[in-house]
Amino acid sequence: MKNTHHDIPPALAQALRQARRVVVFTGAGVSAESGIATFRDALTGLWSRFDAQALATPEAFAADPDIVWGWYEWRRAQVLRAAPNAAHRAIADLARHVPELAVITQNVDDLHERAGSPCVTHLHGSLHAPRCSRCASPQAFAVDVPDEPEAGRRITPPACTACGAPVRPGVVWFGESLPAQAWNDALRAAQGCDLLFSIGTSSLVYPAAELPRLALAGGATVVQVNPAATPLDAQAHHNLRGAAADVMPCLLASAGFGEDS
Ligand code: BV8
Ligand code: ZN
Repeated sequence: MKNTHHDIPPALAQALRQARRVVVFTGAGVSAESGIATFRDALTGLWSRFDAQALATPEAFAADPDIVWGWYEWRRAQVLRAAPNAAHRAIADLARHVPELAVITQNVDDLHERAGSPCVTHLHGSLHAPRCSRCASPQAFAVDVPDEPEAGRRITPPACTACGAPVRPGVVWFGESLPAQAWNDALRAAQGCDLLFSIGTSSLVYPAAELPRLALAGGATVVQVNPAATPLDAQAHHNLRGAAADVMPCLLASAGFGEDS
């Protein structure tokens, strides 16, 4: 496993050692090395004729539930076959070394939980919590692990066991409000932390993209981990240019929080 060494600025290693309240804020990039396509390139293969932003909307589901449900079942199959990567494991490890750690994710996969993070705040819901599109009652999947639907296959969503309406994915679509509890918890964590890591997100989607700026306003040190530049670059105190699965283990090691400690 290549483990590109990353030079972690000593000031950052020191800040991590001294931090009391840490926030780890993640996007699709943290799951990239688990083989999960990031959101903006989630439409590989046959999906490429669709725009993710257009598919992840209530309007798309109302217009063509089979194509939307098929897309989410394809993504769920990917997640169920994926394993957490070194970034998820380092983030889970971090909880053992800092007094308070809040893991806040925009992702709808459960890889943080499967890596051992005890408490994860999902701002945009979860692939694993289908609910009725009309009465919102929680529903079960017809099949636990969908056979790998080839990208682009239409799948008719199951009918709600209570009212018969189509079951929808348990995610937050564009134009939909974030779960109030999750958003309030995230606001409180961001405004009260001393150190926030923004990992693997293009920082384009609101209100989630506000969180690093709120942490800055609260006097926190903000660190970005991303192989590419994002709108957050200008405000972040540190921009660690690299893949999360490489950078995060180096980060913990730099603070003396390595695997064996
Ligand atoms: C709301 C769940 C209103 C579904 C998602 C104009 C201006 C400002 C805002 C708006 C606007 N028009 C509309 C809005 C609001 C809109 C919005 O922000 N639009 C954007 C596009 C402009 N927001 C909303 O609609 C939100 N709701 O505002 O409600 C409201 C208010 C009150 C009352 C009623 C209503 C809801 C937004 C949630 C949408 N759902 N996901 C699903 O997953 O299908 S968002 C979707 O994009 C993703 O799930 C993710 O959460 C989000 C951001 O994507 P990223 O996670 O950042 O992934 P991306 O692919 O973009 O980037 C990956 C990054 O990883 C890249 O930077 C890459 O360089 C990096 N990377 C790659 N490999 C690695 C890596 N990093 C590290 N390591 C690697 N190896
Ligand atoms: Zn129902």
